[in-house]
Amino acid sequence: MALKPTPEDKFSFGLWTVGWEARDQFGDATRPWLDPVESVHKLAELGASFVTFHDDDVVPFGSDAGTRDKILDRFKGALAETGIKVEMVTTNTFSHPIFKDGAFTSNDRRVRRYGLRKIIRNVDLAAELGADTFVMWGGREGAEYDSAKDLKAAHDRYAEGIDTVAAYIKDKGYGLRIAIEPKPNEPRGDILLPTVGHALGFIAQLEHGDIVGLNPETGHEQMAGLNYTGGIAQALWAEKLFHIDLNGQRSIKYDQDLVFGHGDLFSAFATVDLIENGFPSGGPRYDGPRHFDYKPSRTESFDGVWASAAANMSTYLILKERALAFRADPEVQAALEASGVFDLAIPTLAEGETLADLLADPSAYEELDVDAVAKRGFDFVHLNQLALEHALGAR
Ligand SMILES: [Mn+2]
Repeated sequence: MALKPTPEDKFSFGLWTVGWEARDQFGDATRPWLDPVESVHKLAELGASFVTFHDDDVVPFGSDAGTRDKILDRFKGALAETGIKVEMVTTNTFSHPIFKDGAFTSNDRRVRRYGLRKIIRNVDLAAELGADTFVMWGGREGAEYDSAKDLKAAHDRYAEGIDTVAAYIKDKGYGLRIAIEPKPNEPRGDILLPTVGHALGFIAQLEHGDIVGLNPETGHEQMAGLNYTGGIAQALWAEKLFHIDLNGQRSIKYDQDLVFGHGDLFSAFATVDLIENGFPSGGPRYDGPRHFDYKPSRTESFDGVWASAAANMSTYLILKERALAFRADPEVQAALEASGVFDLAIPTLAEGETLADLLADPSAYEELDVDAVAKRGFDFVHLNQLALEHALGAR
């Protein structure tokens, strides 16, 4: 039962996803170069509304200004013909050998200055194309060896780089926000800002952190054994969920970049439930593009590439339908109630109550029958089984 997307679904794809030539650590490319113009047309046919790209996905690294203009004009033509919009742009500061020790945090200052120039040039392009989000994935910002980096200086340089770009965006009056994409490792042995939590802490230290948020990726959190839905929930709570990268990952191993839902399916259900239904007691919501950052497996021909792109959207829509049914089920609402899920939204101190009042309340402590309270069962398993039955379409 493949579901067909509509523009309201706001589906978005990186051009590097379908365009991946499927070269890996151990094997050569299994597919030829794919023209980004063709990708735009094909993704539009499949029902996507947006594309995103790294500078080098569209304009080959090192192209002269004339070639760059020509390529970009042709690309803009494809956008105009299809109605596809660019919602996010990002910069490739990881492929070329110059970036082998990072861009913002390379030990070589010449590389840091070059990287900053490459990024600023791409910020201008992002603004010109009307993007809302400028993603920064610092895949090479890290090290293999603990002695290789002065980590205090590395964080200083990382902050300097991002603050400089953010200040430039403000100065130019661009309607762009920066979204940092955390990842624990790969390609570096250890990457700086490895998780959503690390990045949130880092953003709080920035001078221009007001326009810096997060672009958490499903597989990146799961590679560290973390709960992706929990990560985006904290980012939402902090009002820093600027963008999302959806894909699939099966446990702690190399970055698989599977189709969304093809990794931890039940976790994907929870992710869609949070995005589409919000927190049980309300609060901040994510309303941005549903952006897929996956890789069509190396085994696939181009037919398989387009089938996998469609699979991301269809899976999302199936899970959305299931998540809406889950929350609409009166039995689920009763189970949420019985499990105390709604009670957690009640402040621990009553309105106007002070800590002194609590300390003076014997019913809260001295007279509380702790054994009786401890006897309560929360029935979370029942609630989870209801979620599973809805996720599987058994209800
Ligand atoms: Mn990503």
